[in-house]
Amino acid sequence: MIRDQEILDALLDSVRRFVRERLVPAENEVAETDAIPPAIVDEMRRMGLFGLTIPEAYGGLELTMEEEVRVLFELCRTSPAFRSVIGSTVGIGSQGILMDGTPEQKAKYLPRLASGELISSFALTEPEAGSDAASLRTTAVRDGDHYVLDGTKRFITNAPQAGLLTVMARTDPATPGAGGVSAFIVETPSPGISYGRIDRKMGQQGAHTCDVIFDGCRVPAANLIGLKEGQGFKTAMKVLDKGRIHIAAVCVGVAQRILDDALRYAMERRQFGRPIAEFELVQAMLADSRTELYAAQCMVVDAARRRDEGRNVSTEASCCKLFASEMCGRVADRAVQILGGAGYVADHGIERFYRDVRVFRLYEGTTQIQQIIIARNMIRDAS
Ligand code: COS
Repeated sequence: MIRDQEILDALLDSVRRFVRERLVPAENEVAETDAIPPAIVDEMRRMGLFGLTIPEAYGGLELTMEEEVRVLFELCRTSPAFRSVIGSTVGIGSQGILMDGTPEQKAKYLPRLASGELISSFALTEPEAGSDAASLRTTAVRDGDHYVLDGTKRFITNAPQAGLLTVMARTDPATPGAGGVSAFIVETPSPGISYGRIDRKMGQQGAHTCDVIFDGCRVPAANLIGLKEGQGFKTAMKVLDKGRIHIAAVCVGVAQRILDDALRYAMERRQFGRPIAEFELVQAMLADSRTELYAAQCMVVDAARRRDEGRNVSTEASCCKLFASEMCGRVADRAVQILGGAGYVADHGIERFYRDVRVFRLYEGTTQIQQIIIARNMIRDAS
Protein backbone atom coordinates (compact mmCIF):
# COMPACT_ATOMS: atom_id res chain seq x y z
CA MET A 1 0.00 0.00 0.00
CA ILE A 2 1.28 3.44 -0.91
CA ARG A 3 -0.20 6.12 1.31
CA ASP A 4 0.91 9.19 -0.63
CA GLN A 5 2.65 8.68 -3.95
CA GLU A 6 4.02 12.23 -4.06
CA ILE A 7 5.66 12.02 -0.63
CA LEU A 8 7.05 8.58 -1.44
CA ASP A 9 8.44 9.80 -4.77
CA ALA A 10 10.21 12.67 -3.02
CA LEU A 11 11.73 10.25 -0.51
CA LEU A 12 12.80 7.85 -3.28
CA ASP A 13 14.40 10.74 -5.18
CA SER A 14 16.40 11.85 -2.17
CA VAL A 15 17.50 8.27 -1.40
CA ARG A 16 18.55 7.79 -5.04
CA ARG A 17 20.59 11.00 -4.90
CA PHE A 18 22.13 10.03 -1.55
CA VAL A 19 23.18 6.64 -2.93
CA ARG A 20 24.63 8.15 -6.10
CA GLU A 21 26.41 11.13 -4.58
CA ARG A 22 27.41 9.93 -1.10
CA LEU A 23 27.35 6.15 -0.78
CA VAL A 24 28.69 4.83 -4.09
CA PRO A 25 31.78 7.11 -3.94
CA ALA A 26 32.47 5.87 -0.36
CA GLU A 27 32.24 2.14 -1.16
CA ASN A 28 35.98 1.50 -1.47
CA GLU A 29 36.84 3.52 1.62
CA VAL A 30 34.28 1.58 3.68
CA ALA A 31 35.61 -1.76 2.42
CA GLU A 32 39.19 -0.77 3.17
CA THR A 33 38.67 0.85 6.56
CA ASP A 34 35.89 -1.50 7.76
CA ALA A 35 34.01 1.57 9.00
CA ILE A 36 31.13 3.75 7.80
CA PRO A 37 32.17 7.43 7.94
CA PRO A 38 30.31 9.10 10.84
CA ALA A 39 29.25 11.94 8.50
CA ILE A 40 27.29 9.41 6.42
CA VAL A 41 25.57 8.02 9.53
CA ASP A 42 24.66 11.59 10.51
CA GLU A 43 23.18 12.21 7.07
CA MET A 44 21.12 9.04 7.44
CA ARG A 45 19.80 10.42 10.73
CA ARG A 46 18.90 13.76 9.15
CA MET A 47 17.13 12.01 6.27
CA GLY A 48 14.99 10.10 8.77
CA LEU A 49 16.27 6.72 7.60
CA PHE A 50 16.43 5.29 11.13
CA GLY A 51 12.72 5.98 11.53
CA LEU A 52 11.43 4.52 8.25
CA THR A 53 9.17 1.97 9.92
CA ILE A 54 8.35 3.71 13.20
CA PRO A 55 4.94 5.39 13.50
CA GLU A 56 4.69 9.15 12.97
CA ALA A 57 3.36 9.47 16.53
CA TYR A 58 6.84 8.44 17.72
CA GLY A 59 8.71 10.61 15.25
CA GLY A 60 9.17 8.08 12.43
CA LEU A 61 8.08 8.08 8.78
CA GLU A 62 5.63 5.19 9.34
CA LEU A 63 6.22 3.63 5.94
CA THR A 64 3.95 0.82 4.92
CA MET A 65 5.70 -2.43 3.99
CA GLU A 66 5.29 -1.64 0.30
CA GLU A 67 6.81 1.80 0.78
CA GLU A 68 9.63 0.29 2.85
CA VAL A 69 10.57 -2.24 0.17
CA ARG A 70 10.53 0.45 -2.51
CA VAL A 71 12.93 2.55 -0.43
CA LEU A 72 15.16 -0.51 0.03
CA PHE A 73 15.23 -1.21 -3.72
CA GLU A 74 16.89 2.22 -4.07
CA LEU A 75 18.97 2.35 -0.89
CA CYS A 76 20.59 -1.00 -1.63
CA ARG A 77 22.03 -0.15 -5.04
CA THR A 78 25.35 0.12 -3.26
CA SER A 79 27.41 -1.83 -0.74
CA PRO A 80 24.93 -3.56 1.58
CA ALA A 81 26.98 -2.48 4.61
CA PHE A 82 25.32 0.94 4.31
CA ARG A 83 21.85 -0.58 4.70
CA SER A 84 23.09 -2.45 7.70
CA VAL A 85 23.67 0.84 9.56
CA ILE A 86 19.92 1.39 9.73
CA GLY A 87 18.81 -2.18 9.12
CA SER A 88 18.66 -3.52 12.64
CA THR A 89 17.01 -0.33 13.93
CA VAL A 90 14.26 -0.04 11.31
CA GLY A 91 13.91 -3.81 11.29
CA ILE A 92 14.43 -6.63 13.72
CA GLY A 93 15.79 -4.52 16.60
CA SER A 94 12.76 -2.25 16.96
CA GLN A 95 9.83 -4.22 15.59
CA GLY A 96 9.34 -6.42 18.65
CA ILE A 97 8.70 -3.30 20.73
CA LEU A 98 6.37 -1.95 18.07
CA MET A 99 4.45 -5.20 17.66
CA ASP A 100 4.17 -6.42 21.23
CA GLY A 101 5.46 -3.66 23.54
CA THR A 102 3.28 -1.81 26.03
CA PRO A 103 2.32 1.83 25.33
CA GLU A 104 4.90 2.87 27.96
CA GLN A 105 7.67 0.84 26.32
CA LYS A 106 6.83 2.30 22.92
CA ALA A 107 6.72 5.86 24.25
CA LYS A 108 10.02 5.43 26.05
CA TYR A 109 12.08 3.87 23.26
CA LEU A 110 10.58 4.36 19.80
CA PRO A 111 11.23 8.11 19.50
CA ARG A 112 14.92 7.62 20.29
CA LEU A 113 15.11 4.78 17.78
CA ALA A 114 13.29 6.79 15.09
CA SER A 115 15.74 9.69 15.43
CA GLY A 116 18.75 7.39 15.27
CA GLU A 117 19.86 8.49 18.73
CA LEU A 118 19.66 4.82 19.74
CA ILE A 119 20.78 2.07 17.41
CA SER A 120 19.17 -1.26 18.16
CA SER A 121 20.08 -4.90 17.63
CA PHE A 122 18.19 -8.16 17.73
CA ALA A 123 19.77 -10.78 19.99
CA LEU A 124 18.33 -14.22 19.30
CA THR A 125 21.19 -16.39 17.98
CA GLU A 126 23.52 -18.15 20.42
CA PRO A 127 26.57 -20.40 20.09
CA GLU A 128 24.34 -23.48 20.44
CA ALA A 129 21.08 -22.04 19.06
CA GLY A 130 21.17 -20.87 15.44
CA SER A 131 18.55 -22.37 13.13
CA ASP A 132 17.00 -24.06 16.18
CA ALA A 133 16.24 -20.72 17.79
CA ALA A 134 13.77 -22.17 20.30
CA SER A 135 16.57 -24.08 22.03
CA LEU A 136 18.23 -20.89 23.26
CA ARG A 137 19.93 -21.11 26.65
CA THR A 138 20.31 -17.51 27.82
CA THR A 139 18.36 -17.27 31.07
CA ALA A 140 16.40 -14.43 32.63
CA VAL A 141 15.64 -15.08 36.30
CA ARG A 142 13.21 -12.83 38.12
CA ASP A 143 14.71 -11.06 41.15
CA GLY A 144 12.35 -8.49 42.66
CA ASP A 145 11.78 -5.67 40.18
CA HIS A 146 14.43 -7.02 37.84
CA TYR A 147 15.37 -9.99 35.71
CA VAL A 148 18.96 -11.21 35.82
CA LEU A 149 20.28 -12.24 32.41
CA ASP A 150 23.06 -14.77 31.87
CA GLY A 151 24.24 -16.23 28.57
CA THR A 152 25.94 -15.47 25.27
CA LYS A 153 24.45 -14.16 22.05
CA ARG A 154 26.35 -14.63 18.79
CA PHE A 155 26.76 -12.78 15.44
CA ILE A 156 24.73 -9.83 16.71
CA THR A 157 24.63 -7.22 13.95
CA ASN A 158 25.42 -3.67 15.10
CA ALA A 159 25.95 -4.81 18.71
CA PRO A 160 29.12 -2.71 19.04
CA GLN A 161 27.12 0.42 18.15
CA ALA A 162 23.80 -0.49 19.76
CA GLY A 163 22.26 1.42 22.64
CA LEU A 164 19.37 -1.01 22.84
CA LEU A 165 19.15 -4.76 22.41
CA THR A 166 16.02 -6.83 21.93
CA VAL A 167 17.06 -9.98 23.76
CA MET A 168 15.29 -13.32 23.73
CA ALA A 169 15.96 -15.26 26.96
CA ARG A 170 14.48 -18.22 28.81
CA THR A 171 12.36 -17.16 31.78
CA ASP A 172 10.98 -20.62 32.37
CA PRO A 173 13.71 -23.27 32.54
CA ALA A 174 11.05 -25.93 33.14
CA THR A 175 9.57 -25.26 29.70
CA PRO A 176 11.98 -26.32 26.97
CA GLY A 177 11.50 -24.88 23.50
CA ALA A 178 9.57 -21.84 22.43
CA GLY A 179 7.10 -21.59 25.32
CA GLY A 180 9.74 -20.72 27.93
CA VAL A 181 11.21 -17.78 26.01
CA SER A 182 10.57 -14.09 26.75
CA ALA A 183 11.74 -10.92 25.01
CA PHE A 184 13.46 -8.04 26.79
CA ILE A 185 14.49 -4.50 26.00
CA VAL A 186 18.04 -4.13 27.28
CA GLU A 187 19.77 -0.77 27.36
CA THR A 188 23.51 -0.64 26.78
CA PRO A 189 26.01 -0.07 28.13
CA SER A 190 24.84 -1.80 31.32
CA PRO A 191 26.77 -3.56 34.08
CA GLY A 192 26.97 -7.27 33.30
CA ILE A 193 27.19 -6.84 29.50
CA SER A 194 30.44 -7.33 27.63
CA TYR A 195 31.31 -7.89 24.00
CA GLY A 196 33.41 -10.37 22.06
CA ARG A 197 35.87 -9.17 19.45
CA ILE A 198 34.33 -7.91 16.22
CA ASP A 199 33.87 -10.86 13.85
CA ARG A 200 36.15 -10.99 10.81
CA LYS A 201 33.64 -11.67 8.08
CA MET A 202 33.78 -12.77 4.43
CA GLY A 203 32.14 -9.53 3.29
CA GLN A 204 30.11 -6.46 4.21
CA GLN A 205 33.07 -4.68 5.80
CA GLY A 206 31.75 -1.70 7.74
CA ALA A 207 28.85 -3.74 9.14
CA HIS A 208 29.91 -5.20 12.45
CA THR A 209 28.80 -8.28 14.34
CA CYS A 210 30.07 -9.72 17.61
CA ASP A 211 29.15 -11.81 20.63
CA VAL A 212 27.23 -10.16 23.44
CA ILE A 213 27.86 -11.73 26.84
CA PHE A 214 25.42 -11.33 29.72
CA ASP A 215 26.85 -12.05 33.14
CA GLY A 216 24.41 -11.19 35.91
CA CYS A 217 22.99 -8.31 33.87
CA ARG A 218 20.04 -6.75 35.72
CA VAL A 219 17.20 -5.63 33.48
CA PRO A 220 14.14 -3.85 34.92
CA ALA A 221 11.06 -6.08 34.91
CA ALA A 222 9.31 -3.15 33.19
CA ASN A 223 11.44 -4.00 30.13
CA LEU A 224 9.87 -7.41 29.56
CA ILE A 225 8.24 -6.80 26.17
CA GLY A 226 4.48 -6.70 26.63
CA LEU A 227 5.05 -7.49 30.34
CA LYS A 228 4.20 -11.09 29.46
CA GLU A 229 6.51 -14.03 29.98
CA GLY A 230 6.58 -16.86 27.45
CA GLN A 231 5.70 -14.69 24.44
CA GLY A 232 9.24 -13.88 23.32
CA PHE A 233 9.65 -16.60 20.72
CA LYS A 234 6.43 -15.63 18.98
CA THR A 235 7.50 -11.99 19.04
CA ALA A 236 10.79 -13.01 17.44
CA MET A 237 9.05 -15.06 14.74
CA LYS A 238 6.67 -12.21 13.89
CA VAL A 239 9.62 -9.84 13.71
CA LEU A 240 11.43 -12.26 11.40
CA ASP A 241 8.41 -12.60 9.10
CA LYS A 242 8.67 -8.88 8.43
CA GLY A 243 12.48 -8.95 8.46
CA ARG A 244 12.55 -11.60 5.74
CA ILE A 245 10.57 -9.41 3.34
CA HIS A 246 12.95 -6.58 4.22
CA ILE A 247 16.03 -8.72 3.44
CA ALA A 248 14.44 -9.93 0.20
CA ALA A 249 14.01 -6.28 -0.83
CA VAL A 250 17.66 -5.64 0.05
CA CYS A 251 18.62 -8.55 -2.25
CA VAL A 252 16.63 -7.00 -5.10
CA GLY A 253 18.34 -3.63 -4.65
CA VAL A 254 21.86 -5.05 -4.49
CA ALA A 255 21.23 -7.44 -7.42
CA GLN A 256 20.02 -4.51 -9.49
CA ARG A 257 23.26 -2.66 -8.84
CA ILE A 258 25.38 -5.71 -9.67
CA LEU A 259 23.47 -6.30 -12.90
CA ASP A 260 23.76 -2.62 -13.89
CA ASP A 261 27.54 -2.84 -13.44
CA ALA A 262 27.74 -6.11 -15.37
CA LEU A 263 25.67 -4.72 -18.24
CA ARG A 264 27.74 -1.55 -18.47
CA TYR A 265 30.93 -3.60 -18.52
CA ALA A 266 29.57 -5.94 -21.19
CA MET A 267 28.63 -3.00 -23.40
CA GLU A 268 32.07 -1.38 -23.06
CA ARG A 269 34.38 -4.39 -23.07
CA ARG A 270 35.35 -5.44 -26.57
CA GLN A 271 36.61 -8.86 -27.65
CA PHE A 272 36.75 -10.42 -31.11
CA GLY A 273 36.19 -6.89 -32.43
CA ARG A 274 32.83 -6.31 -30.74
CA PRO A 275 31.38 -5.42 -27.34
CA ILE A 276 30.93 -8.67 -25.45
CA ALA A 277 27.27 -7.71 -24.85
CA GLU A 278 26.68 -8.66 -28.49
CA PHE A 279 27.61 -12.29 -27.84
CA GLU A 280 24.64 -14.51 -27.20
CA LEU A 281 26.23 -16.48 -24.37
CA VAL A 282 26.82 -13.22 -22.50
CA GLN A 283 23.31 -12.09 -23.39
CA ALA A 284 21.94 -15.31 -21.88
CA MET A 285 23.58 -14.48 -18.55
CA LEU A 286 22.27 -10.91 -18.65
CA ALA A 287 18.78 -12.06 -19.56
CA ASP A 288 18.64 -14.79 -16.91
CA SER A 289 19.69 -12.28 -14.28
CA ARG A 290 17.14 -9.70 -15.44
CA THR A 291 14.38 -12.31 -15.45
CA GLU A 292 15.11 -13.62 -11.97
CA LEU A 293 15.52 -10.13 -10.62
CA TYR A 294 12.13 -9.13 -12.00
CA ALA A 295 10.53 -12.23 -10.49
CA ALA A 296 12.02 -11.47 -7.06
CA GLN A 297 10.94 -7.85 -7.25
CA CYS A 298 7.36 -8.86 -8.09
CA MET A 299 7.31 -11.37 -5.22
CA VAL A 300 8.60 -8.82 -2.73
CA VAL A 301 6.08 -6.15 -3.73
CA ASP A 302 3.25 -8.70 -3.63
CA ALA A 303 4.22 -10.00 -0.18
CA ALA A 304 4.58 -6.44 1.09
CA ARG A 305 1.10 -5.53 -0.19
CA ARG A 306 -0.40 -8.63 1.41
CA ARG A 307 1.21 -7.72 4.72
CA ASP A 308 -0.14 -4.18 4.42
CA GLU A 309 -3.61 -5.73 4.01
CA GLY A 310 -3.14 -7.38 7.41
CA ARG A 311 -2.76 -10.91 6.05
CA ASN A 312 -0.48 -13.56 7.54
CA VAL A 313 2.56 -13.56 5.24
CA SER A 314 4.77 -16.06 7.02
CA THR A 315 4.86 -18.33 3.95
CA GLU A 316 5.26 -15.51 1.44
CA ALA A 317 8.01 -13.88 3.53
CA SER A 318 9.99 -17.13 3.49
CA CYS A 319 9.36 -17.60 -0.26
CA CYS A 320 10.71 -14.07 -0.87
CA LYS A 321 13.73 -14.50 1.37
CA LEU A 322 14.57 -17.87 -0.18
CA PHE A 323 14.15 -16.83 -3.81
CA ALA A 324 15.58 -13.31 -3.61
CA SER A 325 18.70 -14.29 -1.66
CA GLU A 326 19.46 -17.21 -3.98
CA MET A 327 18.71 -15.00 -6.98
CA CYS A 328 21.12 -12.37 -5.71
CA GLY A 329 23.86 -14.99 -5.34
CA ARG A 330 23.32 -16.16 -8.92
CA VAL A 331 23.28 -12.60 -10.27
CA ALA A 332 26.56 -11.88 -8.47
CA ASP A 333 28.09 -15.12 -9.75
CA ARG A 334 27.09 -14.36 -13.36
CA ALA A 335 28.45 -10.83 -12.98
CA VAL A 336 31.86 -12.25 -12.05
CA GLN A 337 31.60 -14.52 -15.10
CA ILE A 338 30.72 -11.62 -17.43
CA LEU A 339 33.62 -9.52 -16.14
CA GLY A 340 35.97 -12.49 -16.36
CA GLY A 341 39.37 -11.77 -14.83
CA ALA A 342 38.19 -8.23 -14.06
CA GLY A 343 35.43 -9.75 -11.95
CA TYR A 344 37.92 -11.64 -9.84
CA VAL A 345 40.22 -8.75 -8.96
CA ALA A 346 39.23 -6.07 -6.51
CA ASP A 347 39.39 -3.04 -8.84
CA HIS A 348 35.88 -3.36 -10.28
CA GLY A 349 34.09 -4.04 -7.01
CA ILE A 350 32.24 -7.08 -8.34
CA GLU A 351 34.23 -9.57 -6.29
CA ARG A 352 33.36 -7.46 -3.22
CA PHE A 353 29.65 -7.66 -4.01
CA TYR A 354 30.04 -11.41 -4.60
CA ARG A 355 31.34 -11.77 -1.05
CA ASP A 356 28.91 -9.24 0.42
CA VAL A 357 25.78 -11.01 -0.82
CA ARG A 358 26.72 -14.48 0.44
CA VAL A 359 25.28 -13.76 3.86
CA PHE A 360 21.79 -13.08 2.48
CA ARG A 361 21.32 -16.83 2.15
CA LEU A 362 22.28 -17.27 5.81
CA TYR A 363 20.98 -14.59 8.15
CA GLU A 364 17.39 -14.13 9.27
CA GLY A 365 17.00 -17.83 8.55
CA THR A 366 19.00 -19.92 6.06
CA THR A 367 17.53 -21.02 2.74
CA GLN A 368 16.96 -24.42 4.32
CA ILE A 369 14.99 -22.90 7.22
CA GLN A 370 12.84 -20.97 4.72
CA GLN A 371 12.14 -24.26 2.91
CA ILE A 372 11.10 -25.86 6.20
CA ILE A 373 8.78 -22.97 7.08
CA ILE A 374 7.17 -22.93 3.63
CA ALA A 375 6.57 -26.69 3.53
CA ARG A 376 5.32 -26.85 7.13
CA ASN A 377 2.87 -24.03 6.46
CA MET A 378 1.67 -25.74 3.28
CA ILE A 379 1.01 -28.97 5.18
CA ARG A 380 -0.69 -27.12 8.05
CA ASP A 381 -2.91 -25.14 5.66
CA ALA A 382 -3.90 -28.30 3.79
CA SER A 383 -4.72 -30.28 6.95
N1 COS B 1 4.35 -15.90 13.81
C1 COS B 1 3.77 -16.11 15.01
N2 COS B 1 3.98 -17.21 15.75
C2 COS B 1 4.81 -18.15 15.25
C3 COS B 1 5.44 -18.01 14.00
C4 COS B 1 5.19 -16.82 13.27
N3 COS B 1 5.76 -16.62 12.08
N4 COS B 1 6.19 -19.07 13.79
C5 COS B 1 6.04 -19.89 14.83
N5 COS B 1 5.20 -19.32 15.73
C6 COS B 1 4.74 -19.89 16.98
C7 COS B 1 4.08 -21.23 16.73
O1 COS B 1 2.71 -21.06 16.42
C8 COS B 1 4.27 -21.93 18.03
O2 COS B 1 3.30 -21.48 18.98
P1 COS B 1 2.43 -22.55 19.84
O3 COS B 1 3.44 -23.28 20.66
O4 COS B 1 1.53 -21.67 20.65
O5 COS B 1 1.75 -23.40 18.86
C9 COS B 1 5.63 -21.43 18.51
O6 COS B 1 5.84 -20.19 17.82
C10 COS B 1 6.76 -22.37 18.19
O7 COS B 1 6.76 -22.57 16.79
P2 COS B 1 7.36 -23.87 16.13
O8 COS B 1 6.84 -25.07 16.87
O9 COS B 1 7.13 -23.78 14.67
O10 COS B 1 8.92 -23.69 16.45
P3 COS B 1 10.13 -24.61 16.00
O11 COS B 1 11.10 -24.60 17.10
O12 COS B 1 9.67 -25.91 15.47
O13 COS B 1 10.84 -23.91 14.73
C11 COS B 1 11.68 -22.30 13.21
C12 COS B 1 10.66 -22.72 14.26
C13 COS B 1 12.63 -23.36 12.71
C14 COS B 1 10.86 -21.82 12.05
C15 COS B 1 12.45 -21.15 13.91
O14 COS B 1 13.26 -21.66 14.93
C16 COS B 1 13.26 -20.32 12.99
O15 COS B 1 12.75 -19.44 12.29
N6 COS B 1 14.60 -20.57 12.98
C17 COS B 1 15.51 -19.70 12.27
C18 COS B 1 15.91 -18.61 13.19
C19 COS B 1 16.48 -17.48 12.46
O16 COS B 1 15.94 -16.96 11.50
N7 COS B 1 17.62 -17.04 12.95
C20 COS B 1 18.26 -15.90 12.43
C21 COS B 1 18.51 -15.01 13.59
S1 COS B 1 18.17 -13.38 13.29
S2 COS B 1 19.62 -12.77 12.13
